[in-house]
Amino acid sequence: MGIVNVTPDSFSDGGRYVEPEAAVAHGRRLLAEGADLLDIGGESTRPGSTRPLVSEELSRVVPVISELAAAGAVVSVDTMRAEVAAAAIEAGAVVVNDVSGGLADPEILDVVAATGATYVAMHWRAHSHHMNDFARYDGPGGVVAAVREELSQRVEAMRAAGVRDEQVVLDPGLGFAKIGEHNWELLRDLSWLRDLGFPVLVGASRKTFLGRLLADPDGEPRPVGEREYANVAITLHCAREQVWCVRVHEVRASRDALAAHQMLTTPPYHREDPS
Ligand code: PMM
Repeated sequence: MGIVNVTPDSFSDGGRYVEPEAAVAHGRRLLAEGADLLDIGGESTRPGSTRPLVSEELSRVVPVISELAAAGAVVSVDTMRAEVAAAAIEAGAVVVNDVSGGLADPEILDVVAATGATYVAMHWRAHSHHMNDFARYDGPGGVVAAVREELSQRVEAMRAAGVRDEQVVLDPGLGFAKIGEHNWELLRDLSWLRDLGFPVLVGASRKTFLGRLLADPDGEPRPVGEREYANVAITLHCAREQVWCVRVHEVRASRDALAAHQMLTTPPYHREDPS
């Protein structure tokens, strides 16, 4: 899944693709690099960010979705709002990627149920301006047990709204109300999430915990644009952990790594004999 942030303030690429033409061109570039899916978002979720008006979010994403869907892309809309999800589906999106898992605007589940769209439900506790206050996981089993339980509750809410299990994808929500060690703990062994029985999506690309991992000797985090090698290691780990989708800013690097990984892990039954 290649990321197209049509926002002035996303933490890694804010402002670069805020004009629809620039966003569409970026989406085309990601498709050419091998993206199976484009995730188009009009609201930044970086820590501390304030929310756009619904009208602003709509005017950012709808034209870009229309054009990329018309060009044949499989389009996901990154939104927490029912109204935006409905308009995006109308414009050609087939996936709703909701970082709040239906908590920010419960009516989004009705839109998903009525349209049959694929629904990515991420683990989330609070809006970005204060999510860091919620990065506490003191119960038995720590962060893994809490995230599993809270995602299970979201699945129950989806079912109650009429969303079918076949529509659902679950995401651990790296960096959302989580500090670095929480992210690593969630990622290390993803069987806790796989075992819930849904496809899994992971978004680690360019996140703060990678910047901290790669900090210089003075403790200065590695800049956002220089975290890609570590992200590719996570993509490969995700492949081994049977993750369905990785959400990335730079498609080519993960694509190349997965091509090599596939050669190393797929038995050569169907290969031509080179002799
Ligand atoms: N992370 C961001 C935005 N949307 N969606 C899903 N499903 N999972 C994520 O981890 C996720 C997301 C924040 O990253 P960005 O600002 O670089 O897009």
